[in-house]
Amino acid sequence: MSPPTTSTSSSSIAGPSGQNPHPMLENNEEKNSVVIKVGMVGDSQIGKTSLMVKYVEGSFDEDYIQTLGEDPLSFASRFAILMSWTTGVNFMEKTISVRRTTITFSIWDLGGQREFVNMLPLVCNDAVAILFMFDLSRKSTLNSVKEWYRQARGFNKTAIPFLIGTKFDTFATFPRDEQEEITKQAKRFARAMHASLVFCSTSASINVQKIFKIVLAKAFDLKCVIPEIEGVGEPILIYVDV
Ligand SMILES: Nc1nc2c(ncn2[C@@H]2O[C@H](COP(=O)(O)OP(=O)(O)OP(=O)(O)O)[C@@H](O)[C@H]2O)c(=O)[nH]1
Ligand SMILES: [Mg+2]
Repeated sequence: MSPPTTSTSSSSIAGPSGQNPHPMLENNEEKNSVVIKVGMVGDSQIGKTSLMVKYVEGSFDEDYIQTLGEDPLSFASRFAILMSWTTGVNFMEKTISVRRTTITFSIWDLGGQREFVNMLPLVCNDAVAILFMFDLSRKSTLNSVKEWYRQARGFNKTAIPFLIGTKFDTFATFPRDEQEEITKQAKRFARAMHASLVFCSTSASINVQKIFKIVLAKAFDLKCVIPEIEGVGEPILIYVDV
């Protein structure tokens, strides 16, 4: 199958620059459809599940567990939450069309509590991209990325790495020097991991769609025209030449 060329719904991705470099992309020539598995790992309470639900369903609910009884969620969200309670693994899918190709993101999110770490292979194996996530408002969660990276790489050495800082809305209220320190450290980590770096906010809808557009562009080696953002205090987006 040739990679998707220009995008319709994902309008910031334009034109191929080569063949699919990732043999783990499942594709089906007859249907012209592709499945891209994306794993999400990182400490507890950093906003992994929120990001996944926001991307797939477009919603953000601060108290989604408490509000279960009020029927605000689809069956898929409820199923994801139940899976999470029992195994620590959430799974959701989102399908988009790029020209005549159907792309299904299969997103696997591992609960950050230590007891779930034995499920890490399920989330990492065959992933085309792994999002290593931390909470921009809790520096310790960035330090933990080292260990998440080491363990995840043990199961999957070829997945495209992303370093994702969450809760940019809270981070943006921090004093400038704190923002600067965390931004510098995140850039250092991203360079060491050869990872794209994205700061996002699920609650304020910042960079959520862009993460998955960049995943798609990198998976297919497509040119991506989303502008990079590098300044302290801004929602960082660094993904070219990483
Ligand atoms: N301010 C702010 N809070 C957020 C954001 N995203 C998530 N949260 C909050 O962070 C808390 C944890 O979110 P979850 O999505 O459950 O975090 P998680 O990483 O899946 O946590 P575990 O499943 O325990 O590993 C919740 O109270 C969310 O409402 C965000 O963008 N900004
Ligand atoms: Mg979760």
